Amino acid sequence: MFWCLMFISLIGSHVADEILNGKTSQSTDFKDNRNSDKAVDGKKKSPCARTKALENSWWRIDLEGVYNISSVIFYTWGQWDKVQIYIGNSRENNGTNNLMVQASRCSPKPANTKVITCKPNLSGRYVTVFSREKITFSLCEVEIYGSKKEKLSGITSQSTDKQLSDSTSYSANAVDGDVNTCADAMADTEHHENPWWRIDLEGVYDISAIEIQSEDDLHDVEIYIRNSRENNGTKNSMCTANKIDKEGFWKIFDCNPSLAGRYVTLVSRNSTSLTLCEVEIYGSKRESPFLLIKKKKNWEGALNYCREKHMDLASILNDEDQAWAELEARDANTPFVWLGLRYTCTLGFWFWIEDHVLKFNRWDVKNKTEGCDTSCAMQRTEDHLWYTKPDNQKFNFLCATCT
Ligand SMILES: [Ca+2]
Repeated sequence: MFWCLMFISLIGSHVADEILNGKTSQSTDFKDNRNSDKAVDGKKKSPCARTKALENSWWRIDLEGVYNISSVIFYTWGQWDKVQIYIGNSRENNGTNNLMVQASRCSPKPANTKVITCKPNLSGRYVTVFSREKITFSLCEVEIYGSKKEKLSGITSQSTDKQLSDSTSYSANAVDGDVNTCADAMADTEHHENPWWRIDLEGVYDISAIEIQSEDDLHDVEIYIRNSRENNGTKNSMCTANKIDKEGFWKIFDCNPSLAGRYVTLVSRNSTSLTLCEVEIYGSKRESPFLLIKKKKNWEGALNYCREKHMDLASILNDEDQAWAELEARDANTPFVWLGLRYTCTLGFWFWIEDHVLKFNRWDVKNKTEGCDTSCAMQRTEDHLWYTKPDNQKFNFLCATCT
């Protein structure tokens, strides 16, 4: 229990948000010296950024990265009650396809106030101030506070590497930071499958945004996110990409709702090749519920160790648990690792010792037997399938920790 409490206090400590900078633009300039930069020049008084009083007027900042935005302070004047604020990763429709900051998240309530503080609790690359109506409003200064979202890395693969005259279009070209090198995936001719590209993030992440630079228009590309490698990842949940930004070269996808997983797979449905010059994925890592113990113990010894030092032997109840268990098992120094799944020959069924019913499973059917004094162990390598093993064999094991 001591360890659990210490862990909670560690994640409770908060990194201070920084003030964010970026490139500004606006629909029109009221006058030359009322351009969009006046809202980020560090001065909270006139001259201010101001558009002409036209319908659909907007001011926007491109933060040039994806940020969790905790607060935005507007130093302003004008008809602020007619203004909406949008945050997200799309520039489409001048940013108004992004999520709108609810009025209840801003205070004081819009009136003739000069300083308005919003706590949007949204993430994105663009912050847009927008008015549908013909009104006058000025932004003397806009201060945005947030923290940058982590750009994720991982191990890439693709259906078949296309052979070019002078090089090979490896899958890793899509994550090398160079927009001039591209990954070209060809359809797998043997299986006649659609061309695909995949990244293994080597952890389970909540994915907030995917940005793609490609020469293709990507309208037939599907994005799958989750924890399974089956069917090249297409057994996973599909990201309902609600935006493909037509403006500029980067195509920005937001999954709505956002998805979590270890694998991100892009599949082209109607083309024979898929060209990806850069793929940037943003998200935050989930905590592993398991810990590999590199001691060799029989099943009961492993159980006692976990119960004494941590919580219990690991229970795998869904594909996310399986993904974490696979990541831990890779470092084992025995060919199998014990799990908390045991066979009771008195009652004749399998049960998780943390008192869960066995539903999700990854049994190797050829190696599933049922007998007294047997338990379940996961392969260290290959497909990390589950085998029945006699309790007296000695393996490393996975403990459930306090998350
Ligand atoms: Ca590249």
